[in-house]
Amino acid sequence: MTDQFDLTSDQREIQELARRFTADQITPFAAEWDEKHIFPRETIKAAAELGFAAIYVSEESGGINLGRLEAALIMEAMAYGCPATSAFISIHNMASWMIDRFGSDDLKGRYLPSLVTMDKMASYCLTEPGSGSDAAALKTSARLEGDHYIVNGSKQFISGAGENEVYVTMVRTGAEGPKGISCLVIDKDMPGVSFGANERKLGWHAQPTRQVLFDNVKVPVANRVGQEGEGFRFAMMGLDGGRLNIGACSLGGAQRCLDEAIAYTKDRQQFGKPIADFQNTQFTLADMDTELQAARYLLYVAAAKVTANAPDKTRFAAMAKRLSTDTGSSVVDRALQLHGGYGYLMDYPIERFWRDLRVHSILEGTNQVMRMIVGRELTRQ
Ligand code: FAD
Ligand code: 2MC
Repeated sequence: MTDQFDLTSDQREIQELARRFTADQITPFAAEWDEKHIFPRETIKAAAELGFAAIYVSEESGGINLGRLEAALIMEAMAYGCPATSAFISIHNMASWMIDRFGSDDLKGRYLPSLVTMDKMASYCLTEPGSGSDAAALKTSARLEGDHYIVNGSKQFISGAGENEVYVTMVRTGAEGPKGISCLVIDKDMPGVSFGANERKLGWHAQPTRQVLFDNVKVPVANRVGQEGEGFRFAMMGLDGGRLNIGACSLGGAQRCLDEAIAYTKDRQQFGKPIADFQNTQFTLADMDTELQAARYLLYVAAAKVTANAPDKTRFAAMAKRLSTDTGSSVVDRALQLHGGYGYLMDYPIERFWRDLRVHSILEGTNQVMRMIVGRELTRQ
């Protein structure tokens, strides 16, 4: 019976690999990346050597072709050191998977070899200044002219923008609404592509966020992923997996803060004894662990459903993203409280996780949109 709820030996192995990589190459440096706003390109490339840039990309395209649970385990492990870096790698995975899953052989052959090695890195461009939650209202236009599209418009809040070489971009090729949206792969160096200033953010300092601007950019029709009108569905299918990974990043970050809080409260003395001896501390730690475990199991079930293409996968991915990110932030907040004034200082890692996890309730679909997806499904006639 317990086997049903346990990880397989292969899954434990991949988890262990990601944990060792994190302990050696992420955790010791993450505070400095945050403080100095360093984008750790070389470390991210080192993750690609382990296959972590193409976790659910097929083997024919050079990926390691694992499932979504394995991806979640890897993201969770890396977020234990740095949620911002782990999430960056997740977004690259999502964009690469869309090319592999829906692109032509020609497109895959031209892009995937360098995405798998992370010689090139990929962004996912859906959000626009006027369309965030209502993503299907996007306006960036792609007008067909011979064997090219002419692309005009702007994308807002794009992770990795300015640094990354490849932009998997949702554009309007047809009528209003989701059915008029297509997906194009656009290169950084195509004439007419430019970037806004690096946004000044509360967290996620280890990766840049910029606007991407398109001014009469000539994009070959051969760079379209799938058929015209399929872009919105591809974007949403990408996000089913992305949302799991963001949830996993919250779980990994929160687990780190729980571990820090246990160690700290055992060490810190007040009123003549370790603060871990107070019942309030023990009850707080107990709740943090319980809630984190519950969120983790829902996320793992949701991940298995996305791998299996289960009919309720989107609802489960939305529920898991909502619960993991809210629980993660709440656990980190309590870890900060247990550290007292020291939790508020940059000398301890908690405040960085508090800031990094905050955005997980907003991006890849706000937690209100997650409730909307679940609620709609529950009340569908
Ligand atoms: P809005 O849609 O304007 O929402 C504002 C508020 O209204 C929210 O609380 C929302 O939940 C609520 N709301 C909206 N509609 C409803 C409704 N129907 N019912 C109830 N409440 C509602 N996007 C990309 O495409 N690629 C990226 O790489 C990327 N990276 C990001 C990185 C960062 C650091 C940030 C902050 C954002 C990033 N995003 C990216 C954008 C992100 O996905 C959007 O911010 C998010 O989807 C919300 O859109 P919005 O900010 O326009 O908010
Ligand atoms: N898988 C496959 N198809 C899907 C799908 C999914 N997960 N979700 C929707 N679709 C299809 C849907 O079936 C429909 O097709 P059809 O009419 O043939 O049945 C079509 O797409 C339109 O779907 P909806 O009618 O649900 O579209 P609507 O406009 O009402 O709402 C909503 C969709 C709100 C769920 C979507 O706009 C959304 O997810 N908004 C949030 C935006 C978001 O998540 N942004 C994240 C940006 S990326 C980011 O933040 C990063 C950090 C990378």
